[in-house]
Amino acid sequence: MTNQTRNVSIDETYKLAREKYSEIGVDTDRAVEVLKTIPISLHCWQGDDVGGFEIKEGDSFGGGIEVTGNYPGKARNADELRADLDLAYSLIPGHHRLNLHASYAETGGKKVDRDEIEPAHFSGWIDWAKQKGHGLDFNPTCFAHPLADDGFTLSHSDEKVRKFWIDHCRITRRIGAHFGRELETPCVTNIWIPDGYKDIPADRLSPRERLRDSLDQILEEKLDPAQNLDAVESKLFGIGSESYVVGSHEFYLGYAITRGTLLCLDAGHYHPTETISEKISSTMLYLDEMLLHVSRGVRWDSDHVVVLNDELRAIAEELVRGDFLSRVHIGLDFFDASINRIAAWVVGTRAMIKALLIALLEPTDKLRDLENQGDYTGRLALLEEIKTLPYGAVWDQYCAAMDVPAGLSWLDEVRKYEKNVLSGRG
Ligand code: RNT
Ligand code: ZN
Repeated sequence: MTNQTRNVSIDETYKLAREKYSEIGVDTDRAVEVLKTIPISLHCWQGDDVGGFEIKEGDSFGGGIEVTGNYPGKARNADELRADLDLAYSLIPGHHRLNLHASYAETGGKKVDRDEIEPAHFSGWIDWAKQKGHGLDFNPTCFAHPLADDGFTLSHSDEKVRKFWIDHCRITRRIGAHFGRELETPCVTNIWIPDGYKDIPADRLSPRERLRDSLDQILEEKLDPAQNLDAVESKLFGIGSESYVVGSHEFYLGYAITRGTLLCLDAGHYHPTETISEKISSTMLYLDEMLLHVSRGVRWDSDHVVVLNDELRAIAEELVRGDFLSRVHIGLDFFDASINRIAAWVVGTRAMIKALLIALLEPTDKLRDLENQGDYTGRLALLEEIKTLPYGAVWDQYCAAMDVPAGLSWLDEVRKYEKNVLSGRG
């Protein structure tokens, strides 16, 4: 089929879908207009298995996160990573952001430790982001470093080690504010630390007191929220911290509420039957803004590529139903090294956007009316009915309008790039 006939059929299918949705009082054009305005922050670390580009001695990885797979062609430097990202963005409808880790500094072949990084080490990223129109988000890297090898950073009992990580996080916030200033969009700087014990601790309190003190020191310097927003991310367990994690959900929920930071909810950081979709409406009652790390745990915090499953749809529904889109920053957090890494970004990000579209196409007022009338039979019946409405036609139309492939042809682009570029990376 030629491009033109393909577009005609997308158009026509869309018109039918629009009619179908209007029968239940949903305006598809409006849904798409809203969708266009929602940025997703793509995580740089899917592109190189959370490796980063620091010059370092030894091979500290650590941090209790685990990347599995050895698919060929991963980015070996920042230029390659940016080129890979360019391809991913070109296959994803809308305007999106990039979430960087401090370990992706470009230090020109010199070893620069984490407490010495400067905005200048990120000028390659800033120039690229400016040119491509991406906002930047940021993270201190409190893992994969000799001073994190024993499993403690901001809650360390050794004051010298703790100070090192405090300094790193302080610098990171300043670099975040620099991104925000340069790109004229606030940078969300998110702190996640791996700290915890493999086995049953005798003192759960002291590390938490130290973590609270470290965070207070880090946040002491007031930064303009138009440039930098601080977020804190909890976790349930990690490899090597199965029995106790200092930065638990309760710890950071209390911290975020009392200090006015954002709370980051990572979809893989709770008990397997607990969902972050269920937490959004409660936490948003007490927080101004929030960060999401949309991920997919399979049996554990495995960070599988996000797909369009029930939880992803539920997350998007909560954001739309609660009118939270302007207060919630959507970031992705997964890493799969067993498949083409660019395809991983594209699949995961397109799934997130599809979930948002489906949520925007929901007849929420109708569902609420039924609920308020106590008609739970009608609510259930309508919820089931809308599951098969033709959102695929609206999605295709959105992709075509944003000038990205509507169907699976995006994969042809990735395969071409794999053959021409990735295969040469050895
Ligand atoms: C780890 C956290 C954290 C990391 C990134 C790389 O469990 O989810 O967000 O995945 O900082
Ligand atoms: Zn995360």
